Amino acid sequence: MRRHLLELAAASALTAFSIATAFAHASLETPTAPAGSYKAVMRIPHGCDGQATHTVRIDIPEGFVGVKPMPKSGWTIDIEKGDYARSYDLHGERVSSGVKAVIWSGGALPDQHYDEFVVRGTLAGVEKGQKLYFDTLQRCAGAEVAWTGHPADGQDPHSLDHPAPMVTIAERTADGHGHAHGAAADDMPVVAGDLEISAAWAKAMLPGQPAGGGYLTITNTGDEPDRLTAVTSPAAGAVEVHKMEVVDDVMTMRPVDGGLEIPAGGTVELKPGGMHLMFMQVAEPFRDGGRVPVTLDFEKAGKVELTLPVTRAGGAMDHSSH
Ligand SMILES: [Cu+2]
Repeated sequence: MRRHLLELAAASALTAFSIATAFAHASLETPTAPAGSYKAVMRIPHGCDGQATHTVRIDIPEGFVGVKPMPKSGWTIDIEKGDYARSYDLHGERVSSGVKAVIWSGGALPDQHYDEFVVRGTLAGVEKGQKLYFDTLQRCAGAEVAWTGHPADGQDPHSLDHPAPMVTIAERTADGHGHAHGAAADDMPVVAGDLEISAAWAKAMLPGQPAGGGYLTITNTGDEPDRLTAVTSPAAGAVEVHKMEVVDDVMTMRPVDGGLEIPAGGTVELKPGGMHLMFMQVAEPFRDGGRVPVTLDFEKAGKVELTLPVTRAGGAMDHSSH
């Protein structure tokens, strides 16, 4: 276990470092993503030369389609629509036009504060390694900052004064056709202290379905029990651990009280038909091939972050009644 602990410490130090260095620029919270559903969280770290930002404009790059902005209290949203350079297959339909720019205005983001501006859409017709630039403009009372620098071939984007925020297309790991466990295998198991987490996936949801199920296996290789006390995800308003119970001959599900214990030397499986993660208040139903980031909070092992590939596989559970 000592080796795993060291690896984990090295990995988190690296993460902290890259967040710190990326922070001075406008940037996307998720800088690499596979084709499919993508939530672009634009991070605006400061104002223009000390002034408060009142307008943020994000130009939507070609290949990011079906885009919708997330409303933001205190800000007015305008969208500009137009034709794409080509047409895309979006949930079985051909689309050739859509949102090309989103403008938040009328707000007040002081220079010393940080804020996020969010749009959702689908990365379509993109290839692994491709970079999509989200040209972003910040306007203040008497100045503006244009994050629109695109590096030339071979140029280091860090050498630009105002690089455009960008996402690099990653390989799609979930093939979504009955290989839920295999799909997760590339970054599994996730090791945190004495815990190993594997076979993690989320079930694709139907349109309009408000809650979805997630599954994973947690093995405790230590000689003390641990406890999963909280689960959060940016993709859901709330996440609970549910267990199945028969009440008056009817199978029901209810939250596990007081956290989920992972016994010393034991394995706890969350799987269809049994215990599961319940994602509630899901803004955008999980789509086959997508990815759901989650943070698991353990009493001893601490916070563990992982990504659940979304597939249609498995699952007799029906969550539509939630
Ligand atoms: Cu449930």
